[in-house]
Amino acid sequence: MGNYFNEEIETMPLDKLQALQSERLVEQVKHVYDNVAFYRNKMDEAGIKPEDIHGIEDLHKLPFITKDDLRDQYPYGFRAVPQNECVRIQSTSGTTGRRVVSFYTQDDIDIWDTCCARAIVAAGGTKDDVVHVCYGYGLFTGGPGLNGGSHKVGCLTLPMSSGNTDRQIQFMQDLGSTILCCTPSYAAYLAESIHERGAMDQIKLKAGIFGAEAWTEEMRHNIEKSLNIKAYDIYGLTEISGPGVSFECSEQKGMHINEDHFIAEIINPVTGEVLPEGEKGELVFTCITKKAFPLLRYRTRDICVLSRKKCSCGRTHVRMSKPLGRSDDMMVVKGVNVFPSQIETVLLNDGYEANYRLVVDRVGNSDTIAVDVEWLPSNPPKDKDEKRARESKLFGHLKSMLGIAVEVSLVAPKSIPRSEGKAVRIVDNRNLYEESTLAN
Ligand code: DLL
Repeated sequence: MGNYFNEEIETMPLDKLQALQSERLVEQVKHVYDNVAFYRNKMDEAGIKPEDIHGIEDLHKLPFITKDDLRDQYPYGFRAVPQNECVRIQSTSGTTGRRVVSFYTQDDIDIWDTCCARAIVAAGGTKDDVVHVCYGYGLFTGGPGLNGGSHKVGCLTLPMSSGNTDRQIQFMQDLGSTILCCTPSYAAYLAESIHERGAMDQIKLKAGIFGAEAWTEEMRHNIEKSLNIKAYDIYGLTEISGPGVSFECSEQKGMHINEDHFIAEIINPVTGEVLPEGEKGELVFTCITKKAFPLLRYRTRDICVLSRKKCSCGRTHVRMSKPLGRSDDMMVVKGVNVFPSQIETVLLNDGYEANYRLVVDRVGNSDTIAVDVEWLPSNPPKDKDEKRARESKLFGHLKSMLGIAVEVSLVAPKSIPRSEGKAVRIVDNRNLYEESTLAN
């Protein structure tokens, strides 16, 4: 109990919290209506005026914003304050389309830093900690967000950025890093590299704050064991600010959303209908305090569940599950929905690490799906027969999880390229977009 950054806010009774959200929402809707022509037009088309929004009970009346809207309005369409009030931009990687550029006033940065500070404190951080940030710095929000949070808590902050694993480990040893912030796939790689160097006895880490990509409970367990730390999940997205939209507490059972700044809803991704607490659907956020880039009812495409069950840490803010997949990450293979996280769960349950690569192809009209998985250096197959037997065991487990046949190949350790940021584990060669354009 008791590690809060803003105790009064983080443990606020629900009725007070909702009153605060309502007050902030009413003001925010006016701000957006007055300053974002695109959204004003959308509200006008839907026949909604700012005066119709009296509190959170009216939130459902507002139109959604999608990633396509942001791309269409690139770069300035959603900026809601004059340029000379903005002090920063951050941006998405743009790997799946045009970049999205998000703007921040100094107050917006303060809010974001505060959200990340809450995450660090929830992971046990104090000003005596050495926070080692190897999320990328630059346009990606990971580095700057955790850096700002760490400063707010008063920790000694190592702005390492990503890459150069040797230097990461050297600094970790020399400066006594106690909290590691990076993607879970890079944490697993760092753990592997530390063990290879026999350097574990010089590592003082006690906690890790890992996010920006999907990871499973099995992966958490493996990282905790190999680095001898507690591994906490952190979630966020560039459009809403960056990391720290939600974070795990000591219970490690879902991430508390910073509800004094963001209102969360779960909707049916097909119909847009708002779903009751506990149901699985697409996560939607409304920013109620940010001023430069204040998105209302932004569809994240992350599929989640929300819970208001009491948390023993004392925080009252709603918890979100790990994203169970992205509505656009889900692949349809042989007519079946496949989420990469399902494959990872099977691999880790069978004692492998998350070092795998999934390749989906199309031969004629038929899809093929194949996965390469590295065997552990400590447990290589004795001969071809044993390798085949292990592949066939994995094949059976994957088939019962997914309902389709996945070709499995065990490969040597380190034969799959490692990533320093978000891992790229899926290669879809089917060119579906081109095919469907041609078909029309
Ligand atoms: O990934 C921000 C971030 C940085 C979060 C560092 C946590 C730590 P984007 O690059 O805009 O922002 O990507 C956002 O990444 O919609 C999710 O699909 C995914 N994502 C983020 N955190 C998690 C997580 C950052 N903890 C997209 N678990 C989001 C699973 C996550 N997926």
